[in-house]
Amino acid sequence: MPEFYAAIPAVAYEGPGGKSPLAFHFYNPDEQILGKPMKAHLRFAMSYWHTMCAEGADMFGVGTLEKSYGHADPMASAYAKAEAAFEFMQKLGLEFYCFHDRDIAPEADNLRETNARLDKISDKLLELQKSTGITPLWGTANLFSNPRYQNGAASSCSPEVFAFAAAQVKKALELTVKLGGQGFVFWGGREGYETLLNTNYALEQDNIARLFTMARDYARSIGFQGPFYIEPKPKEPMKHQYDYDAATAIGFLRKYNLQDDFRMNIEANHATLAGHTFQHELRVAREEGFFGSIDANIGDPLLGWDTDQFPTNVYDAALAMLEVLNAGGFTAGGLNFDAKTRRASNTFEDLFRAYIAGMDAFALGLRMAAKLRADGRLDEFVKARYAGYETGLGLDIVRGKMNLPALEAVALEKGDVTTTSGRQEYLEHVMNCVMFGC
Ligand code: XLS
Ligand code: NI
Ligand code: NI
Repeated sequence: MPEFYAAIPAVAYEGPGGKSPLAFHFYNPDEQILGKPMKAHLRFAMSYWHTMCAEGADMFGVGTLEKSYGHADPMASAYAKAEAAFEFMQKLGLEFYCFHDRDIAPEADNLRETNARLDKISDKLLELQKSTGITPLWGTANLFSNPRYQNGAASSCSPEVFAFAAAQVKKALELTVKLGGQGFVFWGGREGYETLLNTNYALEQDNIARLFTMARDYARSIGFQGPFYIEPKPKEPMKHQYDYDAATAIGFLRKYNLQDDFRMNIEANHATLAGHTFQHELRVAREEGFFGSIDANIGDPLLGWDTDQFPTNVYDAALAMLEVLNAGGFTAGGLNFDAKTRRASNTFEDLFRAYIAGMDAFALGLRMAAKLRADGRLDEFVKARYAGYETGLGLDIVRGKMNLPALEAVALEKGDVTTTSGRQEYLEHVMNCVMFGC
């Protein structure tokens, strides 16, 4: 097999003192943290679309990093990409990848031929998986790129388009099972609206649930046991997307009785687009029992779209990993780098450096989250803040023993009441002290 990234060595852990740009300084895969190796906590995955396919094109210019891997023919290029992908993942020590059907093989003139291409390329992927031990974290169907999805996929006004989406999901599920993928994602990139003037909101919602239900039933019938994930995003490409945020998606799943099979795939940049923090979305998913997987990236606070930057913000990563630890860790999920290098970072070396930066940031996040838990001051503060609900009046409220007249009697008797400080600045200082060692 040709070596595609000959100039890049296998990336090793050098520790905080090392200065090599192509080494990990904080991610030490086998180091035990809280009784588990770091790699088992983090379960890093490569996004096939950004890493192997996206060439840096934007609305104003063509790509800056060519990724045909030496082949003009699209299928020959797809085979080369598959080989390159596994070399890339092996050099970084990534054990998982995430893919859309259309990332691994380009669409042909008709569905039958497209599916035949997928059969061939998945044989190749399976071979590469067997020789490396790398497997998919999740698969998904790209129901947004082809012009047929301009009015939506499951939410399209056209039943024929709905049929195409269903056919694509069926094949993507079969591929995910064939390749041993642990989960299956639905990101509704075109499931929303541009204007309500032309939209039957209720039918569109029902139809999305119909496709999810069919997908669940078919997947279970072919032996897929893993979770489905909804990946919430409020907008882009649509003006309004139905899976706006975790709370909205969870409400949808409960309405349509899909809560046993679906979890959340929380993406950091989607959280910010929804006006939430990454921590908020993870907290909602966790507390509601829908914690699943993560698409790790960051946005630019000055820009209102999904910039998919590699995650390098350690503070955010620490808060995210605290949620992951408090959720009991990943089971089928993991951290997928749904991230791309900036257009001007146009070499393969930049791509390696970007993954190293992201993996090191989340390794730091994990280390910091473990320190925050060991320190205990944040947990203790929250526990003490709500201690009133553990005895007396609070316990009576929690146990449903009170009603409005009884509570009015308490308030009348007291005459007035004072409450405690929220101590936000102190807690932010505690975080800094724990993270930076004061
Ligand atoms: C786009 C989404 C997409 C999903 C997979 O914003 O993040 O990449 O992760 O379809
Ligand atoms: Ni994503
Ligand atoms: Ni995204």
